[in-house]
Amino acid sequence: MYRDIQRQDQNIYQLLLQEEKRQQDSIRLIPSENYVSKAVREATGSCLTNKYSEGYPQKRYYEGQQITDQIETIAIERAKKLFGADHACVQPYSGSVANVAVYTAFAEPGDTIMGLALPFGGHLTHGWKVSVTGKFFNAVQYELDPDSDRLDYDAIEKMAIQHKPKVIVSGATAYSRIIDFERFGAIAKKVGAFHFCDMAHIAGLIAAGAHPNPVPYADVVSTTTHKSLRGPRGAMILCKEEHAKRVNKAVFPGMQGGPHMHTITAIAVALGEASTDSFKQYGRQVVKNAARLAQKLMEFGFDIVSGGTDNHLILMDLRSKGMLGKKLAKALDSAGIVTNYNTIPNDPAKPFNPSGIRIGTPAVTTRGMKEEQMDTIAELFNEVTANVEDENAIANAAEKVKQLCSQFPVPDSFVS
Ligand code: DSN
Repeated sequence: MYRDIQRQDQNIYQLLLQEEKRQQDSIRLIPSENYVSKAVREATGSCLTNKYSEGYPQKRYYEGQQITDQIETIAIERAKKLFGADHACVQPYSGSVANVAVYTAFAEPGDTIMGLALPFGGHLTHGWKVSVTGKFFNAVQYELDPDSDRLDYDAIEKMAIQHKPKVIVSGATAYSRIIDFERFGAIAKKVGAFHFCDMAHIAGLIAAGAHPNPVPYADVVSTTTHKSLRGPRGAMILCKEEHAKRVNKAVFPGMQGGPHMHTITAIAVALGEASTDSFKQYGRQVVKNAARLAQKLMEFGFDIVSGGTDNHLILMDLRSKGMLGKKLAKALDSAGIVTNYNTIPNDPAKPFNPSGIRIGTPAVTTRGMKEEQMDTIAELFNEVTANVEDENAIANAAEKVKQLCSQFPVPDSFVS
């Protein structure tokens, strides 16, 4: 692979090689990242990048759609089947764009929307004030229960009754517990709101049957396609049939022009993969690995927000280690363990240098790592944390990281 780039553009070629190597030689624990298959990468780089297809299958504004219509229809049908949805729109360019499209489909500017506040694990597009979703809508934000660091459904219901939002958002980017989508659906119904679930982080777990599916309980569901779902960078919106037209219209022409057909092709391929038994095994192993990693980290004295995890993600509170997230994340990165620093609930520190670190197990699970390797990762984590200022200790940990990675090669790397 990359032969033509090598001939044509040495700068980019060298950087691609370095990035392939970085991904091979590091333990990638950012919970929203993964490794896609060669088939997904081939589809992403296919001739479909050359095609414009404004509109939807059988209703386009450009000719030459003999193939694109078939590909997009396959992606739609696979998405519907995998998640049990009436309708799927596979055109959103990204999760953020999908989410904004959902609000514009179900609310008017100035209407009240209600989602989990970003410092408590919500996404920017769940109504946080610096996002367009917090500026164009009247966003009210729920938080986690201060004692359990879990969603407090009674408090959410109370807030919904008080504010009567048009849209209630369930879903998160830094929440490690099972989300009760049925309860969210009931709350939305009670106050006459639409229930919008953003399942981006856990879509792969849902496809694998390792987390409850929001589709039966939500009017509309968005997801990115590249996190635990292990597809290309893109997004989809699923909804009940009665909302199909408004969702499609909100995406095109509401938010976007021409869909990225190469991405849609790769989404179709990824959804095919996600319906296999081996994907189900991967999804279940992601959860088992996260549980084991959390347990081992707690044995090393790390504080885990909410005391553990039910999904792919672990949020660590570093205050008991007397350290802020950025410092540890940078030391870990030097050792080849890639994480992201993150706010914790009621974080006393600033968001750019918060008290937490967020980790997850999708990428290491894709490499074939299991519980035994989670123990090793926890040990390495602990080693780096105890020696953040010690370059020799970090170099020593980096060697062990490389050794571990070499035993679990990236399944479909383009470079060996
Ligand atoms: N940036 C993503 C994440 O890392 O969770 C959310 O979109």
